[in-house]
Amino acid sequence: MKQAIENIRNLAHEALESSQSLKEIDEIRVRFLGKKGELTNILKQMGSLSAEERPVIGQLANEIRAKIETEITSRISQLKEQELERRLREERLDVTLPSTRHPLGKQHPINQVLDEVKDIFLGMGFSITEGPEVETDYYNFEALNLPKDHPARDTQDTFYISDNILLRTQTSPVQIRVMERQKPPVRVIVPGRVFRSDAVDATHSPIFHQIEGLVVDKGVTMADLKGTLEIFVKELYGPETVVRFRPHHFPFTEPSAEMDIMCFECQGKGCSLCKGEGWIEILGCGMVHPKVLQNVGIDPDEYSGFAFGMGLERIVMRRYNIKDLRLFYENDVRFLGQF
Ligand code: 2NL
Repeated sequence: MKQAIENIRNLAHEALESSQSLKEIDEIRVRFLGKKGELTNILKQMGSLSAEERPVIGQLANEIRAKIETEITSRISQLKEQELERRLREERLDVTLPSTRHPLGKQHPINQVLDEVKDIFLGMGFSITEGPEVETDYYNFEALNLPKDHPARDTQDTFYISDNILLRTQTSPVQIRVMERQKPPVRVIVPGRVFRSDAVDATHSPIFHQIEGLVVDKGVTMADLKGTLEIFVKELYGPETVVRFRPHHFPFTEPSAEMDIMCFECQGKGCSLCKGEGWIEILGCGMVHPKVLQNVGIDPDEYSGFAFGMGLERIVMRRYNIKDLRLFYENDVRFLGQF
């Protein structure tokens, strides 16, 4: 019996030596140490032994069991180590190889400037609102003091969808909607796409972007308008920026003005950027026309307001001296990558 136990140990040893997988090792464990395994079978025959032999054989069997178990454990870790080494060898990466480059995209210059403008007005307590691009005649024209026969309503410029439905020509209809649903104080800017039936050339596009602003409260004056817009351009173009206001006319404001900044290229002397003017036009503005306030149910004797509007493309073009508007819409990365 002693011989049989020693035999099992040798067989188990050889089997483990030549085993190549965890599955194989498990089979070996079951074959030798399992409930119906060879060692267990031998121990079942212990009853036939003498009282002196029994503890000796019992101890030997336990030792052999422990040895086989140890050998199983070490063979498992050996196999695992071999497997790890194989993977390290076969899956080796050369981390010094230069990688494929994935150049980062950039925000469109129109959106970069839009974000700057938004930040400046948010800092002055304005909120930002957007609204529909398809509008009714009433919101785009009538409510803004542009009656049906007004020359500024020239059908040549407006995309009509039907008699009464059109693509907005400015973002002002959104401010009308804001005033209809919110009583003063109102302090909003409204960025968005606007549409004019223009032929495409270096300075015209049928789709472009505007930002308009509106403030309505008790006691709002032209001084508030000038102060707010002067702070705005000084934040956008730098603290040394010089501004001037020229009288102008818009149907929805009275009085109306256009704001220029002194040319940052030539300091007012006149150059190619400002076309010899010395000044660059930035935006249109004015005190909200009393009729417009009346149209949204705000009493012009109690409240007053100012409004302004600017074209985003033109601001970006002046800032970077871009000569052709079409570049903004062609999405040529050689152009877009420069900003
Ligand atoms: C320009 C001039 C302007 C407004 C827009 C406005 C809106 C309401 C009431 C009164 Cl609801 N005015 N907007 C006022 C003055 C000028 O835009 O040259 N835009 C590109």
